[in-house]
Amino acid sequence: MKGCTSSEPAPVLRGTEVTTKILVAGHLSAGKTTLIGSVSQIRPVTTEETMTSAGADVDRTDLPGKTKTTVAMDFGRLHLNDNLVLYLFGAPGQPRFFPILQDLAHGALGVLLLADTRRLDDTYPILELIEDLGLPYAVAINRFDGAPEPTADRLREVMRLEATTPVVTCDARDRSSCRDALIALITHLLTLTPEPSR
Ligand SMILES: Nc1nc2c(ncn2[C@@H]2O[C@H](COP(=O)(O)OP(=O)(O)OP(=O)(O)O)[C@@H](O)[C@H]2O)c(=O)[nH]1
Ligand SMILES: [Mg+2]
Repeated sequence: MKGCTSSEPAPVLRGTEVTTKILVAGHLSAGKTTLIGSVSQIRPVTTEETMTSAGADVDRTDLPGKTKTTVAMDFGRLHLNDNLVLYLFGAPGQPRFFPILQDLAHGALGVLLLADTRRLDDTYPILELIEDLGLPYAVAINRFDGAPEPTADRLREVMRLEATTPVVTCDARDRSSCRDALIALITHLLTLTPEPSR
């Protein structure tokens, strides 16, 4: 995969195998590491560290059962079909790691923005960052037990998304639904990519 900046996305070539970099972003504990682990066809690379009291001043400590967090990135690979291989880069979710998200965004064709409807407020700063980077994205709502289940249209309204921005639901633990979310993103990206000239 050739490197390029986020303002200069890698081209999608039809009819030949291409590899493409996709960023998986979202707030702390949205399920990014879980999603990449679910869909990756290689053993994913993770950089999770135990959350300790040393980070209490900067990290959220009110998430029951949350003991580990990604401190650099996740990485996985998914052969989506005969022609398209996705390199999935998971960004850390905490604001103090936003510069890492910005670095990981270089060369990405698009972003799967994972969110939990109980914590949409935590999603907005990341959404803003992605929009500032000029990257196209799809929103994937990771279903958590007991979380509100607004319609896609309602979410578009609340999150002030473009009418064309895909909004899908998934369960980060379920390979098939995560694959479908990535397909929704890729389908969206293809609508934005001009046909190569002949
Ligand atoms: N119920 C439920 N739990 C989930 C789901 N996805 C993830 N989890 C759990 O939520 C917790 C957080 O998931 P992670 O994948 O570590 O979240 P993350 O976005 O990578 O978190 P950070 O890297 O810390 O930002 C884990 O304990 C997962 O098992 C889901 O779809 N449903
Ligand atoms: Mg993680």
